[in-house]
Amino acid sequence: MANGGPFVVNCAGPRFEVLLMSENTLLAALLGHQPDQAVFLTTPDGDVLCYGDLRRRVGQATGHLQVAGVGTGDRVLCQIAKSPEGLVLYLATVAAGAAFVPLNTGYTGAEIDYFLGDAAPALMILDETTQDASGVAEARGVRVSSPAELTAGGPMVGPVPRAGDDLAGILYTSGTTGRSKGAMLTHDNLLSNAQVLTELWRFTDQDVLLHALPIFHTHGLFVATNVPLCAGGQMRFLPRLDIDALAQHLPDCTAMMGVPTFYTRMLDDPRFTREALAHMRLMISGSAPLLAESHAGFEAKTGHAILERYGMTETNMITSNPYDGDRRAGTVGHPLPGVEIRIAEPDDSGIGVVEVRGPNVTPGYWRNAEKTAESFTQDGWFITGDLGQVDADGYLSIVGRQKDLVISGGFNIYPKEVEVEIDALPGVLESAVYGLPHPDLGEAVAAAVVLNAPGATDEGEILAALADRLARFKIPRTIRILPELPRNTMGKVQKNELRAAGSG
Ligand code: MLC
Ligand code: AMP
Repeated sequence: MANGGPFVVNCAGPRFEVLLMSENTLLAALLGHQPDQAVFLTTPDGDVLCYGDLRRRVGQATGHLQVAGVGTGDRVLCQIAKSPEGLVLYLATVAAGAAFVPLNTGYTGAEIDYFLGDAAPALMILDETTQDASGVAEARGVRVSSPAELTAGGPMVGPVPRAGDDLAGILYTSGTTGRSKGAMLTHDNLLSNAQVLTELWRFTDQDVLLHALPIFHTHGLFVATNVPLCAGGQMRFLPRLDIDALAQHLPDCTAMMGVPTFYTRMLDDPRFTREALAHMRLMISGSAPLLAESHAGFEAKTGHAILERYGMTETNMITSNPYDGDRRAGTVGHPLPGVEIRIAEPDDSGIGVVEVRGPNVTPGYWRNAEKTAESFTQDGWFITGDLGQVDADGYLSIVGRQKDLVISGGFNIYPKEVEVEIDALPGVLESAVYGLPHPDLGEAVAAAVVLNAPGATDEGEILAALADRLARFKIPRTIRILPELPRNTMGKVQKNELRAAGSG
């Protein structure tokens, strides 16, 4: 698509259409729009796709996936650069009855090896940018294919019938104990969330969403594609957040979804004026806290009150500020229709851990009954690990996190995962990883390291060793060598002290 000429409108085959409409309700909701009604997906180089084209491509890719050995209930790992083909492969995997497992393109071979072992996929999709992982996949006996092979022309195959509680995807999310867990997401999890958000945010077939997020996370893969697809709208894919491309393409769009870094960068750029954004219907932020001052600054500059919402890989979206009515800075709004939240064991200020229940919530972690059990209360509520407070008008504010987590530019980094890698290095006695405030990314990863002996290793050696083990976004931007870590009387490392010293 990105390299070819414009697509000719071409209705999908009747067999695919019939099955699509009846037995795979997620795909029916996302793709069941008039084949030639409206263009829905465009690429930066101007190629155009309509829903009929997309259905045809999904049907063809479904056939290729089946030939490659993907069957009902299988997993398909996918580590590829962002492109419309990535979206076709997600939808085709769902059509083949399998679970789509997207991976951050920054993951190293060591990280990929873990996902291969855990997910035991029938197929791994790699492109020329991620070819390095093919050796790891082959060593595990996993077949590898490419987007080019899987999205080539060919006969269309209709979607496999699936029930609402069947898996559509597994998204890996790091954990407090270091190892990533695969959050299972069912057809109903995705469909219920997409339908609710489409209505709440008033998406229609007239909308064009500017899509500059990666498509390996909930935000970019599910919210920012399922919602416009559900509405029969359009998306404009940018490969990444490039502020010049944003300025160029926003005039064609009606809505945007981004992490707070998108908005702080736009705030700093003189091109995003009130006039330049006057045509926009909706600007949405999520995945990390949007500072109240960024919200206020953006509104003062552009006239747009950013609509902030709150979610999680395991739960899809949980709350949203209202479409009509007061979008309150520093809050994440109200629970979505059909979704319930409660604050567990609130303190005197009403602050406690946010728990959530609803059709959006994961049934649990892939092949990890222990973590699943730990993440739910006895009475079935999912424990987010976020600290929240609900005001008199029912607006939720996320005021902190109980979980030890750094969110950098919307990417989550669990310190434990980085600490385990640093602690394993020669010359290192122990380490503590924490987040420091960062003007662009919200938080940046920092590490305090205690050596076995003075000079046993240094910052450069540590960084070099981590480069092979961890994706770039997890690698500390600052490392401080300390004689010892600050601990309380219980022996627990005081990360607050490290943060205070680091930012002071
Ligand atoms: C890139 N880098 C990062 C980084 N992104 N480092 C820390 N944190 C990040 N988020 C590193 C790169 O590896 C590179 O390192 C250098 O920074 C510059 O890379 P870049 O590609 O030029 O960065 P940039 O394009 O500026 O990307 C920043 C960003 C991007 C914020 C636009 O990270 C982004 O799109 N984030 C969105 C994440 C997201 O979708 N989260 C949703 C999770 S779902 P070097 O050393 O090679 O130069 C979720 C649930 C919910 O949370 O509620 O939505
Ligand atoms: P992830 O595990 O990548 O899905 O990230 C989910 C986490 O991102 C949540 O548990 C929150 O800590 C954080 N998060 C998402 N949206 C918001 C928001 N609007 N404000 C504050 N934190 C958020």
